[in-house]
Amino acid sequence: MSKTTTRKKSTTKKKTSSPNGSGNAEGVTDVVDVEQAKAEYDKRRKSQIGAIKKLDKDLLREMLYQMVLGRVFEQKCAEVYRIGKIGGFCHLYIGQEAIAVGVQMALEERDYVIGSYRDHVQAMVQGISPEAVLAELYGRAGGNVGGKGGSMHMFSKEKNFFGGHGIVGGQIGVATGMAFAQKYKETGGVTVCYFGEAAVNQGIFHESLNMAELWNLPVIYICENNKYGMGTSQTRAMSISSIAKKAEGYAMEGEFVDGMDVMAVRDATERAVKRARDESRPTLLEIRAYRFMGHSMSDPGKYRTTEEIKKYQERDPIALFQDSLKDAKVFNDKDFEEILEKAKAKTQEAVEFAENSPLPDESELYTGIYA
Ligand SMILES: Cc1ncc(C[n+]2csc(CCOP(=O)(O)OP(=O)(O)O)c2C)c(N)n1
Ligand SMILES: [Mg+2]
Repeated sequence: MSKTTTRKKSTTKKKTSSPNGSGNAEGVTDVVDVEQAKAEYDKRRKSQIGAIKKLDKDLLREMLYQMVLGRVFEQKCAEVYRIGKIGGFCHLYIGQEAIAVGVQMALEERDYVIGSYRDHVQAMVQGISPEAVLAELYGRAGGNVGGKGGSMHMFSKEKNFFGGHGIVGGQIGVATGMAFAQKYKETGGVTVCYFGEAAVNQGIFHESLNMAELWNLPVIYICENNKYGMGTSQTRAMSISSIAKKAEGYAMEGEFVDGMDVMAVRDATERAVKRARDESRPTLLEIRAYRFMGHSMSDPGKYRTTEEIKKYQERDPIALFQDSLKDAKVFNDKDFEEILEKAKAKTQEAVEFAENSPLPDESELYTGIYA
């Protein structure tokens, strides 16, 4: 046990360049306002285009494809939900695609991912097929958990995707245990844990960060700050709005990231992965985004205005990435069209698969039960 319970002094120098004291990348402040986010993005755009030019074209194509597939797939989810094909809860990720793609495309196969109920796109980026995800949403036997989990409980041991959790913040404690196991077994893997900003007010967030830093665990806590917890604005529920700054309370590295910029998300994740893999140290990333749809499919959305939504949609992560790819002369409109068509065809295959997949057998009522 001593190898995990002995406090190891870090040799990493804390970055203190940002105004809020968190370890943000140079020139990135704790952006709240859309206009400020735009201005900061414009400032780093030139160097970003240079970075894009140096990246492998296949990787860039895959990043864009995964983002577009996530969007097209979930637009289809909304459509089939409205005609009663999907029952129960259904939380869409539209607007947040740059996070799953930027984060998970910086990981290796041995790494673990766990998250909340807003999990369809994260599951697909992790390698669970769109067919298996949609069949799960339909409650069919071909779903990735046999149709017994539904929208909120995507899971695949084979793909190292450990859910899909419905209890706000519940996965943060589980992730901390997963990272403990990786360290204990010396697998060299890291755990990525997603949660929303409303989960940060739960005790489990604070208990987990404390233990992860104390025990030097290879975990990356990713707060997807989309500004709302159901219909409650973060400004009405949190006394300190900078979540990245809360890392300081546990002597942990924290960084604020622009969640509409997939390249920035990938860069920040790479820094956190390196810290976790090489130094066995945790990180808290606050990735600011915005959800373009309601909290779930049953949200009447009366707590925010259309103007507000439109303002954030001006920074649509897919459009921003496409603009940069075009300016870097890596892809053109024809490439974008091909990627869109491929995503639409894949989504259609998923619909056909889900429609034709049978309901789970009655005997499945008695499997997978732990008591
Ligand atoms: C412990 C707990 N309390 C309350 C709920 C009800 N609930 C479901 S989602 C949600 C809001 C969570 O918001 P956030 O963490 O910001 O994630 P987002 O939905 O924005 O992705 C709440 C309060 C719950 N599922 N679990
Ligand atoms: Mg939220």
